[in-house]
Amino acid sequence: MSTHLQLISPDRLRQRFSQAMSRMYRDEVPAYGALVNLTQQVNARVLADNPLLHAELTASARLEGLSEERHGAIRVGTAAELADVARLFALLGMQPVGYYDLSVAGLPVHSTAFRPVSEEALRVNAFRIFTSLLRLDLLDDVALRHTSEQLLAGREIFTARARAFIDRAEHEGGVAEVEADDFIAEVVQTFRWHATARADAALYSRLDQIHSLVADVVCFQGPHINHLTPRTLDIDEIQRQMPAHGMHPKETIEGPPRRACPILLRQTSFKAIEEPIRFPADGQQWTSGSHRARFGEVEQRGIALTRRGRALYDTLLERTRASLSVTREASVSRDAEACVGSAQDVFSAFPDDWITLREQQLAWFDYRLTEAGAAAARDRCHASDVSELLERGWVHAIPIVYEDFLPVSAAGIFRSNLGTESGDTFQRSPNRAAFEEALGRAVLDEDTLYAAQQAASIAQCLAAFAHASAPAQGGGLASPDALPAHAVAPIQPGGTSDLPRSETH
Ligand code: OOG
Ligand code: NI
Repeated sequence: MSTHLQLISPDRLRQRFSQAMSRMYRDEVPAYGALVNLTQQVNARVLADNPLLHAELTASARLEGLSEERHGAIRVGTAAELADVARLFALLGMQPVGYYDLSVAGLPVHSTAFRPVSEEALRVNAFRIFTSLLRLDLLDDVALRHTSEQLLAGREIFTARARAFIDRAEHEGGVAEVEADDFIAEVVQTFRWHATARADAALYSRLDQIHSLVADVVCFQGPHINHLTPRTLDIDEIQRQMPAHGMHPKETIEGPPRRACPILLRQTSFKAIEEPIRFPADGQQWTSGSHRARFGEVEQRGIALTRRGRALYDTLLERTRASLSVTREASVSRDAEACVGSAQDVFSAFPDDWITLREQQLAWFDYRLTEAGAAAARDRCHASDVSELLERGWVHAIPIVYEDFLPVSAAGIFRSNLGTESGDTFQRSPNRAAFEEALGRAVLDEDTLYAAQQAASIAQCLAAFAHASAPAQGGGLASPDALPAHAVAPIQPGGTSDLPRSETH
């Protein structure tokens, strides 16, 4: 292929990838299609009831794709597989962010989220893949570990054509626009379902007894996508309506309780479906069985928390769990009610207005000039810090959306979909170094990304008020006219927000 063919941007390629994954998964798991439809209905109702939100999403061109998938999840078996998917995801503009140790929740995996990192990339398409690496090192049975390693070593998760596409794209610095559809059609094969296992029924059953997660990773042809997750504007409503639409929801919504100012991430899912599997047996024979792995999930995102905010969240989450284990009732439905009530009580200690969240530095904000601010800057008014700008109404503080995941919530999602009967729990043993070695690079730190976004927004606002008369420093201070247009443009809600527009001046 000649190198002067027009390349597609990684963000557009990711958009096509997420759409192709969505089509494939709806096709493979019809119940997931039902969840997407329900999400669209609920989102449409929320918008009809909130004209202001509707107008804002329209104005910021974010109405389109509102109910699109925001993430999916896969589980890989070896370091080489993790490195391989990382190469593919890099071509799709997705970087590994965060290290999630799921052994704290008794699961034999550790994970990262491959995701777009810049605001612009998130705006084009926010699709992420939560990617878990199996930790066979946590298995006590050495012989079984060895058998599993051998089985995994013999599998190839990319088709030969996908591998050739990826090699060439790396070499040429991207994927040619004219080949993008072909590229996508080929690479999604890696994530499709295989109803025929690579392990025989006996091995499957031994691994399943240890933990169904181990069987799910080791026994199949590849890292099948195990769920996709569209975005909803009202997760409580989805949870409530799932049964009437033929879906069996997990008992509780993961994450913080419902609040006026949403924080972090709330998630729920319908439980994994049981699917028929063929296991190879002696002499070209097959035995039949079944496997549960695939489900559908929805998410609703809130503001990203600073380390201080996150510490408070973790403390309150722990307190909720402690209070529940004291009052635990036998019946599951009583449990669900008790969970919600208890979480709401405990979380009343988390400030629930934007001003306090900002003043106590519990959450991250993106500062933008208001129209009055832009006018003041043009009039060469002076201001030297952000609180002064806020006081004068010259800037807005817009919540930065949390783009990452929560290990306790992730564990809750895993558990609901693996079956409570699922085997052993494993010892807590984080091993970030081993994960990064497998990945071939360090994961990015989420806090650093949010802090940088806030800092850059503040610097940009202050720059608008640093006029030529002020003493020049470093590269010199720009006059407002020299700033990029968006620094003085009217305010738009930031990020990929599910948040109401909120100005905290
Ligand atoms: C991943 C579960 C974690 C989430 O949304 O927290 C996850 C898995 O089941 O493989 O996707
Ligand atoms: Ni998920």
